[in-house]
Amino acid sequence: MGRVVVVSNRVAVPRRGEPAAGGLAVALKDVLKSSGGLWFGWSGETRKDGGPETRRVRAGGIDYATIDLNEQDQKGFYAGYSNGTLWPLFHFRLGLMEYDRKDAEAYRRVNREFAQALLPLLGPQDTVWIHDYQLIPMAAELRALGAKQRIGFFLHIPFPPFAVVSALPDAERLLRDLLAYDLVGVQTKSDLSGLLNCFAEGLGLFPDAMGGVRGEVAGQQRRTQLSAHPIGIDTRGFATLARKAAYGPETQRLLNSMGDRSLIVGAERLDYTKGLPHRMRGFGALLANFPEHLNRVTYLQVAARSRNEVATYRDLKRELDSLAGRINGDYAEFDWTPVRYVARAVARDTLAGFYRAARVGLVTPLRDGMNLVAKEYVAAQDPEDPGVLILSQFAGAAEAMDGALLVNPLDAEAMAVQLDRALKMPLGERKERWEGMMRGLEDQTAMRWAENFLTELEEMPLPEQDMMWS
Ligand code: ADQ
Repeated sequence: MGRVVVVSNRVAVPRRGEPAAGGLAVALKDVLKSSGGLWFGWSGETRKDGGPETRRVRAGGIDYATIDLNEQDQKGFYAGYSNGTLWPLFHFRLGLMEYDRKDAEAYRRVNREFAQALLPLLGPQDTVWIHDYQLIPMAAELRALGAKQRIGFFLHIPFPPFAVVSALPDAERLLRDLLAYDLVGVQTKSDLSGLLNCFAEGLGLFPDAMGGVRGEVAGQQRRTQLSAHPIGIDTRGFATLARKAAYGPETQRLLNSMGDRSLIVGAERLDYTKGLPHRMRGFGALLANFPEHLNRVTYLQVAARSRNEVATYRDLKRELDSLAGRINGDYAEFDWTPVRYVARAVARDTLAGFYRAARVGLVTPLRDGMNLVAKEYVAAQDPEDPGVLILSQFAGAAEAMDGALLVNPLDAEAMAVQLDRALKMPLGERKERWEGMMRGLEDQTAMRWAENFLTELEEMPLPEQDMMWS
């Protein structure tokens, strides 16, 4: 048996200070630890000139290999094509999508560089698992260099239908790149139908009886399996973290400062897909339409700064600053601040304690591949007195979390109604809803997600075997 080799844009090498706020790092470390695997990706550093050098370290039973990226390419690849083009496109935000052919070329060059640096590190039996939208063409680049290993891809963000994806000038090429994988995994059934629709409408490829498509890559016929693998969290581990954190100094300070008021909590990266301004407006509508909650409820929003090099993200920060200020200006009392807005990352255990202290978890993205905050909030609850999850119907998590109160985040008044309902919900109903969701989370953990994906990938026939069967 070979190793599992995980490839992602950023690699959370342990010595690099704070853990990233993204959900990916958290989900993958356990898997790599148990398989003695390798994690490959960008170091987070740029170089001025010359070719990339691969740096390797071993820590906590995991090998890490990273490369620096050329300064110019990194900008075009990361801030440009990945976060300025693909991120808004895949989140259905065509109005925010920018396109520059130079960035598209940098994206491809970086993917080629990744493939060139990884190839010499691979053994013939290794299974390669590539993650997310920054690295879609990487398998095609590896195949062009002759890689025969099984290669899987998982997209953490939504997969929209072709009517949306076709706005991208390179849509067809990007879809063809996916055919270089043995397995392409997406989060939900709805993403899978987006993907199938893209293959059908964009490339004229239709799934076979097993749900895979066939196409030509590097002069060879290949079959690509397509499936949905909803990501989970370390449910037990997070529940334990929250139980302990509830007695920690931060949660105690928070609770003391609340008096007998109820807490609503929101936590995410400061990203326009997360619907933060809409959420603030929803909370504002609660105070306007249900005055019985005035001075009885506080909304704590913890928003970790993210992608500050992209202008849209800086604009979002300004918009939120002003919205929080306006709601507080309109409704605050000398002894009550309705919105507590903390624009930075907080430690994982502190966040877990805050979730547990909150009567309502308010998770209202405009689009989200899955959304781990929704799952963490549920896992963090006290089984004897659980809080209520309010969840956007546009989060992947909504597909399986039917104990949540679902909302359309664009409708502030509807959000206010659900907030009022959550704040008044009797214990019996809260428990019933929570227990159902918790059972689902215990079943669909991050570990199981990774195992299921890798099992499916490792069952794929290697190209030579596949040729014999076709
Ligand atoms: P993200 O867009 O980063 O992930 P999410 O799934 O919610 O979104 O994960 C965020 C993680 O960061 C959670 O573990 C959360 O606890 C943590 N976090 C949030 N706010 C924080 C703060 N202020 N301080 C510290 N930590 C914070 C992408 C996709 C998602 C998909 C994941 C995993 O966009 O849809 O669920 O990948 O596949």
